[in-house]
Parts: sequence; structure tokens; C-alpha cells
Amino acid sequence: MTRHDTVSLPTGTVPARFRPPTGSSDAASVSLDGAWRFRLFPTPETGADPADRGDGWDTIEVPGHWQLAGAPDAWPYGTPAYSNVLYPFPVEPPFVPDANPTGEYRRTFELPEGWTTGGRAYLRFEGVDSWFEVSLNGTPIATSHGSRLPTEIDITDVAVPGENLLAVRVTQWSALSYVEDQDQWWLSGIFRSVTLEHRPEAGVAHARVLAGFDPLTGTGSLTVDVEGPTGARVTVPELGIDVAAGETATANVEPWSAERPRLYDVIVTAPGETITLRAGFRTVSIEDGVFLVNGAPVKLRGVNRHEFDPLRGRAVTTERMLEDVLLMKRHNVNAVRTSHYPPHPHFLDLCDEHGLYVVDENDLETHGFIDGGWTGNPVDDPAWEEVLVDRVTRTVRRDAHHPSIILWSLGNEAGSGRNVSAMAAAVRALDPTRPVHYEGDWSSDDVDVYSRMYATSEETELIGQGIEAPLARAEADARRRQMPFVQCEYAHAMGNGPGGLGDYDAIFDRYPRLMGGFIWEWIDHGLTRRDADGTEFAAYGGDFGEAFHDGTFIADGLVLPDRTPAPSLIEVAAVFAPVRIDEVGGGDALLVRNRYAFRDTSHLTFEWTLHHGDDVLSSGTLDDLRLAPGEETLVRPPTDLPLPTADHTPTWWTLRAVQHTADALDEPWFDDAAGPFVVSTGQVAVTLAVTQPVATGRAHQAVDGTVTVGHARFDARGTLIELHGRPVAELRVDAWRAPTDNDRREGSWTDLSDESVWKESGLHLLAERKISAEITDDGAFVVTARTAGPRTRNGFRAVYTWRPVADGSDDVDLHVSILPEGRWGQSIARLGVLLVLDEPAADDVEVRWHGLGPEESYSDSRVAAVGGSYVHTVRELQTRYTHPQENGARRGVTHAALRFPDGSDLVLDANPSRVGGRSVTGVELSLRPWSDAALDAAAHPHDLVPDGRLWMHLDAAQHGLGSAACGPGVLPNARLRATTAEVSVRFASRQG
Ligand code: IPT
Repeated sequence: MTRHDTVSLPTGTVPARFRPPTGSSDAASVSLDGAWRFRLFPTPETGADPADRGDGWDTIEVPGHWQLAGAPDAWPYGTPAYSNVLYPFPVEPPFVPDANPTGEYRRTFELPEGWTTGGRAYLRFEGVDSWFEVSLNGTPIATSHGSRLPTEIDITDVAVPGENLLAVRVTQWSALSYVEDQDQWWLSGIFRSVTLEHRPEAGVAHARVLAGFDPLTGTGSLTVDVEGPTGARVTVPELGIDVAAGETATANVEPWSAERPRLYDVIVTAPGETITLRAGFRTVSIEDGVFLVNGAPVKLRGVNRHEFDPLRGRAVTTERMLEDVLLMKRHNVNAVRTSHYPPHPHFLDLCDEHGLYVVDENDLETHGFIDGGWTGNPVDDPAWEEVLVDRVTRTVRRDAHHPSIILWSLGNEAGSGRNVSAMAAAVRALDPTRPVHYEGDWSSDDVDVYSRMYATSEETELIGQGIEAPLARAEADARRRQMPFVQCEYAHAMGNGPGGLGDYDAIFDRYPRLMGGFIWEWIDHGLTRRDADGTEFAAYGGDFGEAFHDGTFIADGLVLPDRTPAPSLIEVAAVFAPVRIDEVGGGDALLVRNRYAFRDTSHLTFEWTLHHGDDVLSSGTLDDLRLAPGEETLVRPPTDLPLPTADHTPTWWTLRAVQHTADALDEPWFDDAAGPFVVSTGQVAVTLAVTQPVATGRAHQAVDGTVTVGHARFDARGTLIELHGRPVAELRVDAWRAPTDNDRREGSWTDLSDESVWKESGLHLLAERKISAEITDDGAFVVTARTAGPRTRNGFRAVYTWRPVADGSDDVDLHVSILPEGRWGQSIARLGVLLVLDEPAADDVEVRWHGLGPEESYSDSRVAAVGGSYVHTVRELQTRYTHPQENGARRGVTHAALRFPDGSDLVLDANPSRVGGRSVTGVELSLRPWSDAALDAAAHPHDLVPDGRLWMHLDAAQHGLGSAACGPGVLPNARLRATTAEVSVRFASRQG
């Protein structure tokens, strides 16, 4: 037996076999999942006898991680720890620390009668992290590793009739930890299922399934090579195919694609075993540098998916896997990169069935060697070759029968070197039908597609045009230029973001060479913890007291840890929509584009409504609209529409592409019960919001100097003290926000983070000084003030003009004009006014608003935002990001009626704002029951407690989001700089 700290192949194991769906074979198998005996030791020298049954030990659930055995309340066997790139132990491969928690697992099983006489008995482990030794009946029989890879052990000769004792020793750290340095929690143990499998005599030892499709003839071809017995046959009853294994059969078929995941039952009958596979006919190819599926160019609108469950870590249940797949399908995601290891095999069955293109990635990452210039990187060390080739071999042999897999990936962030070539050769020998992917070597010598991560949109565009900077070696450059380009990671979804997804998507569409990409990443890996007082929260790096960790960087998903879609996933659905409906021209027409590669739009109805706020003025369907794949057309609102008189709220003509029913055969993801599925929405404003005439009433000054303007009351210095009977805590210009994770980092093309620039200008500590307050001849109350932070000469001069409406209503108009003074940096966070009202139950204030929604949106994340009328409580307006930060802005708000818990109302009607001379619809509205400072200071959402006030931002503009946490910062088209701005709002005291 080998040791955990050696670089050597597994011992005592059999070659990896393909893994058809559970239950697809008629060979018997017994699950060994459930309660096992368990004890944790501080080092691999546990002293535990493999013959010890573990009576009196603890019990632990298999599959599971020992660090999470007591989650969310207790951590009996050590805690999870999160580190991203750098190793949490000294870099001296193959050695790992002596302090190496080691779990001893025990259980007994009965070997079913007849298993060892008629055939063989195998033990199968789907995943054990990280190194393990298996003993049966007191005798060590195998050692293995490859945490996310299967291990099979032939136990026929050691197993006894009746009861057998199985002992598994699992170390947390091993030499192999050096090649499993993925950005995730370090979690150990038997975390995927264990089964006892009967391998009948003359059964199917392994099968290789090749199912191609020729789009010119509509012919599918099927070859199933069977290892093991002779005389195996392959039948496809639906197609009348009945051939010997190894023979190629052809038939007219419906092909498989992510759009139409058509599967056929393929029955492989060996003398001793029958397996029913689900096969899909499809061919992946690269022609003229374009990536094709079944002959058609396909764009990958993908996500990177780690396996994650907030309570179970990587021991994900099949229900969770299905939940992920359905969430992806229902948000127009069509591809998954299994970052950064082969997923649980059932996940791939689901991708076949529901239709997702998969990049299946090898379990390999050596990122920590980057610190030290990749010296000693296993990927370039001959001593590691057989181990790495073994890993990728096990990946391909386990998974190659899945039609969903369209690329093999050799690993992630593992640098470059000789073993990349060795792995690529091994993959090609096993499966010549799929291109090979690996991002780590930019010269692309060993791969078939050019892959990068977080390339800027500019560089992506150059690559799209084929005019990217050349490689030093001419032949390598020429070869790479023939390759399609994929961003295996882009649009980092950490916290509030990514911004700029729509820009990337438009570039992908523009150039045939670009095959799309995979957003980083699907889910926030926040682990559920319960505080002593019972409050649950999602823990990130450091929350388990780790001395060495990477903090919040683990929380960078499109879905929150409990799989609540973050606003970014709603944006993804809109940007990735296979049928896009976008405003074009002068804003009077919609471009409808069918971006399906294989489907026309006949499964969709195009439904329109004409609406003013919530008022639906008329509606209909566009019955003649049917687009072939790749086709597009312009549509305009009917000309005979009844239009209301223009006011401060736009009238929208909104067009939706709606799917009402599943296409029974090949859309199992579609849920009739969930109601119609809106694939896409687009709209044009048929009447724009117009500026309301300025109020003409007069302000009044009392003898004590206090001023009254309608229901607004001021002290003699011009400080607003009451609005509609409600005490006002503050009114001033604001230019700061609680920095997002993106604001906090430099990004790939600015030297400074936005947050540091804002701090420099004191934006986080702004305060106002009144300069003057007077009633002008025409009756307006004009207050001038200067707002600035400490240490700087920068500041904003503001002129507030208050006027009562002369209709006896006490309504009041506020016009604010803002002028920046001084020298400003690359950006400011926002520009507008902050109004803080006393309100003990601010959470429960309900707001009915007209604007772009229903979710939050930002200037570079707004494709999903639809103009309309929405109702939210202030509580609902908050997005509970795993790590609190700016959130919840609603843009284009022209009207907002606030209903306070005491039954009173405050109604805001906003005229167009101006930013740097440009007019924008309404204001950007944010409402919070706590301050931005509190939001900034909070480590977790449950740190935030309402402070008795309602914090209201009425902004002319806010800075975009960008992707600077990992990638480019806010693009120039969404960057807010210090500039002049105007905000103009009417406050009324009754529902308008
Ligand atoms: C990239 C990693 O591949 C991915 O696993 C994740 O860590 C991501 O970064 C950040 O969240 S590598 C980085 C150097 C671009």
C-alpha cells in the first residue's frame, strides 16, 4: 500500500468504468450509504486497527463531510476552512503537515448470496476527499485519491459470505492536495455515495458510446464498444437498430442539443448483463474557427458550477442537482462548466435529460504554485505525469457516454507544462469526438479551443475579429488563430454584480469565432451557521476562526447560498434569452432576434400590452411573428393605440415572448404548473415622461424665522425639519454608497479601486454646511449649501429650491441642482439627495412605484429591468447579499407612493433628472431602514438592524457595477464622474 504523502497511482483499484444512470443495469447493487462508525484522529498514524469494528465510536452520515457533521450548530470534527489560490500549508510537495486530521470509518455489510461465485463483487466510491485506504475484514486492499473521481475495488477474493467489515481511513491532506487547490472550502471525508456492486460474469465491464449526427442527411450513427464479454448486442427499439457491439448502426434520428435534448433508449445486452442507456445523437465540430453543434454555430451562455449545498458542502443531494438544472434552464442558461472537477455523475444525467451543454473538467488545480513563479508545479513535473493522466482518464472513461458533454477540460489554473500534453493525448486517445479545453496555457499548444478568463470586452472583441496580439511562436500563433474562442470564466458575480454582462453578450453575438463563455460563478458558497442566539447566517472565509483564509471571495455566485436567485441571475436570464427583444433606433421599435441554433419561435407567443403604470390600456398578440433560427425582425407598436395624455409616467408598449406549454417530448424542464415561462421581454416608451410645470405658490416665513413651504417646515437656517408632519433627520447631497465587492478592488484596468478613490475624496463622511436661505421675490424658498468630506477641498455646491403648489393641497416641489467643486478622481458612487425621515417601522413602509423593475438595476446591469408599476415593502427592496453592500436601487422612478405603517402617505412624483446636461427619466430610488454606513460596516445580513429611520436616496445617477472583484472595472459607458446634476421632485401627502 502507498502512503498519503507520495505521488503514486491508486493501488488495488480496477480501471474506471463508465457510469450509466443508477438503476439502468440489471446487475445487482447495494447502497452502503447511511450511518457509519466514525472517529477522527489528529494524524494519519491513527493506530486504529482495520479489524476494529468501531463499536462505541460515533456515527456519521455517509455521504458527508466530517467538518459539517454537526452543521449548522456544532463542529465536532474540526471546521471548514476557505482559501482560494494559496495553499493553507507549506509548499513542499509531496509533503503535507503532520497535523493532518484523519477519519476512520467503519461499517459492516452482508455480501449477497452468489455474488462471488457467479461474477465479481466490487466496491465503488464516487468521491472521497482527499486520500484514502480501504481495508476489508482487517486487511488493507486498496489506496486511492482523486477526490471527485470514482474508485472501484474488486473485493471478490477478500470478501466472505455473510458479514464483512469495511474500514476506510481518510486523510484531510495528502500529496494530492497539491493538485486539488480549487477555490472552495477545504472539506473532507466520504462525500459521495458508496455502493457494493455485483459485476456478473460476462457483464458489461465498460462501454464506449459514440452517437454522432450528420445534419446534411439527418442520419444518426451509433457505435457502442463493449469491454468484457463477446457477443454483446446493441438495440435501439425506437429506431429499429439491432447490431453487435462494436458495429456501427445508422438511422434517421432527431438529434440531441441543449435546445432539444432528445434522448433514445439504447439497450446494451451482454450475456450476463443488460444496461439501458439514454443516448443522444450529436456531433461537435470546429469549422473555419467556428464552434458547431450538429453543424450549427452555437453560443455558450454558460455558468461555472461548483457543487455546493449550504449545509452539506459538496455532498449535494440529487434534489439539489435537479434544482440547479431547473434554475439554469429557467434562466436561459444553456451551458455549464463543471468547475473545477467532474461533478457527481447524476448531474450529467440531468444535463443530458434537460439540455445543458457541459464542459466536463478534470479534477486538477495547482494554483498555489503561482506564488513562486510556478516553480515545482506538478503539471510540469514528470513525477506527476501518471497521476495526472490517470485522473483525466478516469474522468473520460466515467463520463464519455453523456451527449451533454461538448468539451473536455484538462483542469483549471494549473499553469503549463509537459503533463498538459500528456493529458491531452490521453483524452484524445479515449475520445476523439470532442475538442479539448484548457485555459492555463495561453499558447493553446495542446488544446482545440482558445480559452481565456476575464478578458476585457475590448480584448474579446479583438479576438473575435482575429486581430489579437500575436504569440511569439509563429506556428503556434497561426494554429491558435484558427481556433474558436471561449471565456471559460468572465463576469465575476461576486456580491452586487457583474456589471457589463450585456456588453460581453453583444460582442459574442457579433463574431462567429466567439463561442460565448461561462459566468463565474453559479452559487455563493456560504455555509449555514447558527449563532448562539439561534440566528442563521451564511458563513464565509474567517467565520470559522481560520487563521489563513480568503474571506468573502467565496461568495461570488448568481444564486445566494440557499439558491435564492440574486438580481444578477434575473439579469442573466434577460441577457442570455434565446429570443431577444431589444429597443432599437430612436427607441420607437423593437428588434426581435431568434438566437436559437435549432428552433424556430413557433413554441412561443408574442404578447403585448400597452400600459401606463399599472393601467393596462390595451393588449394583444403578434400572431404572424415566427422566426427561423438566426432570423430577426423589427416590430413596432400598432399605430392605432389609445394613448393617454403625457404626464410624469411613461406609457410603455411591452412585448413578451412567452412559452405556455412544454414541447412534451424534449422539454422535461418545463413545468406546466409553474405557469407561462417568459423567455424574453422588451419595451418601448410610446409616451415619454414629461416635465411637470413648476409650482407657483409662495413660501412663508414666520416671525421667529422658521419657514413653511406647503407641508415642508424649515428652521431659520434653512434646515428641513418636517415633511408632511414627519420629522426629518437629514437632507443633503450624497455621492457615496456602501462599496460593493467590485468597488473594493482595482480590477484589471484601473490602478485604484473605486472605494479608495471615494475615500480619498471623503465621500464616506460627507456633511453639509448651509450658506444661505432666503425667500425670493417670486416666493420660492432657496437654500444654498456645500457638502464635503474631511481633508479635501472637493465638495458639492447645492441649490435647493422649494415651492408650494398653489392649489391648497400643501404639496411641495423641490428642485436641487448640484455643482461639483474641486479636482475629482475616476468616479463617484452616486449623485443626488439623501432624505432621512424618522420612522420607527421603516421596514414595513410599503411603496408603490412606477419605474424600471421589479428587481434592483444599475446602469450596467439593466437588461432585465422592465418599466412598469410595482409594490414592495422597504424590507423587500433590500437584497440580502451574503456580504452586505450597496443594493436595491430602482431606476427610472417617476412616481413612488409610500404608505407608512400609521396609514399616512407620502407621494413622490419625479421630473426627469439631469446628469452632466443629459436628461434621464425620473430618479434612482433607494429606500433603507438603516444607513449606508451601517450597511458598509455589516459583516453579515443579520448584523443589520433597522435604526428607526427611513433612509431615502433620490439620485440623478449611480456608478455602474463592473466586475473589478475579478476582471475589468466599470466600463466608461456606466462610469459616474463628478458632474453637474439636477433632481426635481414633488412631495404630496395623498395617493396620486
Ligand atoms: C479564477 C479561478 O479559476 C476560479 O476558480 C475563481 O477562483 C476565480 O478566479 C475567482 O473567483 S482564477 C483568477 C486568477 C482569475
